[in-house]
Amino acid sequence: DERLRLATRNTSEVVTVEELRKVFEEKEKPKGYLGFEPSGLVHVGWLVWMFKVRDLVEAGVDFYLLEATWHAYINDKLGGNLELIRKAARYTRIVLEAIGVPEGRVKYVDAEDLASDKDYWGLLLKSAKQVSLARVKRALTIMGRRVDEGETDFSKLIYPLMQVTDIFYLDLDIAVGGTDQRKAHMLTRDIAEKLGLKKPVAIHTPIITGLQGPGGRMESGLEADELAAEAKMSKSKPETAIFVHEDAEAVEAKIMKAYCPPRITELNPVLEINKYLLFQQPGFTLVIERPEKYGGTITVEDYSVLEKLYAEGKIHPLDLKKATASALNKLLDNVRRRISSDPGARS
Ligand code: NAL
Repeated sequence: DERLRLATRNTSEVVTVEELRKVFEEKEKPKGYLGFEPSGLVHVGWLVWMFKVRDLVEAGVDFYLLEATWHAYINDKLGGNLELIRKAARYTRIVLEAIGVPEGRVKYVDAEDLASDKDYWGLLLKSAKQVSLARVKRALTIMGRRVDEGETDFSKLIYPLMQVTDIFYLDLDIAVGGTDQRKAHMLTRDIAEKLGLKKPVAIHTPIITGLQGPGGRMESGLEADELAAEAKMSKSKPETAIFVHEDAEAVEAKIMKAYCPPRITELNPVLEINKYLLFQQPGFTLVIERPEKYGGTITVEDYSVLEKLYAEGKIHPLDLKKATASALNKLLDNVRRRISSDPGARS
């Protein structure tokens, strides 16, 4: 049905579609949830899950967004300054509103409120009893880097169980996140089964590869979710990411420098921006302007057509980049306007 179509479009994985179908059959307003670490920066990779939140709200999901302040603190965002992290959460709300998820349509949950309840810690310890230390360590790759045990402070080991507990605490039907959250969500489902708690359906959205491309990681033997997590756009590596606040010239310059080898469609960030963001907008067409002698201007109405033409070498990387930069700038204009008209947005 229509709700299922909205919920599953532009996802990399749903665990499981059958369970999701049941949730929609049984509930008028199922509970959905996504957590994010506020850092004061939002890059276009985040827009993928933001559009998914918009889809789910439209599908009638009662949606909760967790401002994961403690989690950001654990991951040393903003120098581990909780006060700054709280302020950064406000900025994310403004970006969400600009892309069509206004505050009135979702509920914001404060991680510090959850953690201030003693029941939260009981639930965390009961969850911790069900898993081995080795399994928790594996879930740590969700942060997009493998963890060097000697270098890591101990708080990072608590993080995956906090994420599991957050989900149980709110009694969720649906957990949403990028594919980099897969291990945390699978851990949650396994623990739910052991404790006899509600097992949330996991909806995973695609990750946009960093502008530098996958580097040497393709041959590294990583699983798909691990590869995506390691090669993704990252706020901590600004040269890999396009931020929603950057001006049109900066966005264009970054795209022009991006990894985009001729004919290569896999882990190609420029194609992914088309696939996961631009072509997801209703009625979008990509206009590739070229002089007559290079084949003339073409208008592409469907992503699969673009991918095929690119794989066949019929579109030059430079032409793809120019067209993509111009279309992405159009999409970002609205967000940029909203941010710049809000005095508190970027403070
Ligand atoms: C996502 C994050 C933190 C806490 C969560 C709790 C419940 C569901 C999802 C959550 C942030 C995420 C990240 N781990 O890496 O951005």
